Amino acid sequence: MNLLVTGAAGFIGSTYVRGLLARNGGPKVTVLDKLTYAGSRDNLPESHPRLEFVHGDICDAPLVDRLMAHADEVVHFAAESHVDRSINGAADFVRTNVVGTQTLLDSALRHGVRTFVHVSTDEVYGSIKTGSWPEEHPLRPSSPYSASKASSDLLALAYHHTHGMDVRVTRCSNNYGPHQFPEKVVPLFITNLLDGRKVPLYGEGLNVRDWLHVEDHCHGIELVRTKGRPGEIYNIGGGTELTNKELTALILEVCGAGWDMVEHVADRKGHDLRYSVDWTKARTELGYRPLHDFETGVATTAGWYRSHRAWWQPLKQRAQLPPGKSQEQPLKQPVEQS
Ligand code: NAD
Ligand code: TDX
Repeated sequence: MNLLVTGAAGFIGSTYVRGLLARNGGPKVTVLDKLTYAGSRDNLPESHPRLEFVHGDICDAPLVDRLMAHADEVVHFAAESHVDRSINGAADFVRTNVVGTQTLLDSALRHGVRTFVHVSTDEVYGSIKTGSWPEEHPLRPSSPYSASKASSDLLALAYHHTHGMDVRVTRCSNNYGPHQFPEKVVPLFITNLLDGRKVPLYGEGLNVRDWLHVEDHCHGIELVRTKGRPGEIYNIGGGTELTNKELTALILEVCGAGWDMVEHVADRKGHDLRYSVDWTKARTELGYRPLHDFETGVATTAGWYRSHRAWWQPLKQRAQLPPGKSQEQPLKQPVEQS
């Protein structure tokens, strides 16, 4: 079986592929990744008898077509994934997340690909004050990132509805774990503290996220690919909802730091208050449940960053340079606490 996996030099895709390669008798995997700032070839084995790495863009239709001709199934992770970057500029988000997904879907349709798993996000639903979204809840994305993900999510479902393609969509909550690019809150806070720097907490820190260990997410995706049904959406949750203040307290504790290391910075524009997916369907239909305990998961994640400075330090230095600047500049401006 040949599996085409897009975006697997990134955080979640690389965890998924490393898991497949560790399994005896797993599929042959072709990875297509553009190696943007977020992708790192080091996230995957340098060589493996069941791995082919192709450096390229999902918007490159001739390249996608050549690879799709040999693919039985597709798992599509590739995306621009950081909300703050989408606020600074949405063009790459529309190009990769919308046009790239359409390019893959068209090619998969032409080549009669058996199953196409599209990795979406809980952010497509928008923000919810109380309760949790079931899969049939209407989409109300609010950031340029989530709007581009909602577009690709709906396109994927449209290829099922219109062409009868076996498309399956996953919508998961906030992932954390090793190999996450140090711009997302968990690795950013851990690596700042490891460097003796303060952590920038947005606004009052009262926004709520549901935390999901990346290995649990990858297990959920594999269940959807192998046991899910065509045209279905599956929410994948982590079961640990925390305010950003609660999350910060835990990270401070595992890193041995105090609240003096927290800097209150201006809030994110249009900051969604809370995400919460109802993952009853994945539990009852596929037997999905998250296995990682959050406190232990954060402690082992901090341990991974402590022992992998050579992985994250160059990425972080590069990410903090505004285009065309050679000096490191602070990304967030501190504000007076109200
Ligand atoms: P990431 O930013 O770590 O990795 C994205 C990967 O896609 C990188 O390797 C990058 O090089 C590649 N890529 C970007 N543009 C490309 C293009 N045009 N062509 C080919 N490759 C390209 O992202 P992640 O956190 O691993 O997220 C993976 C997927 O999961 C995304 O679709 C994201 O929207 C979704 N998701 C992420 C989270 C989360 O908490 N991180 C939660 C829900 C859903
Ligand atoms: O410096 C920070 N300070 C801060 O308080 C950063 C980077 C974030 N935050 C807050 C904003 C959010 O409420 O922490 C929370 C989490 O922020 P991110 O790590 O940027 O994640 P989020 O915006 O919730 O989106 C993530 O989950 C859904 C992923 O980046 C998306 O790819 C995924 O779809």
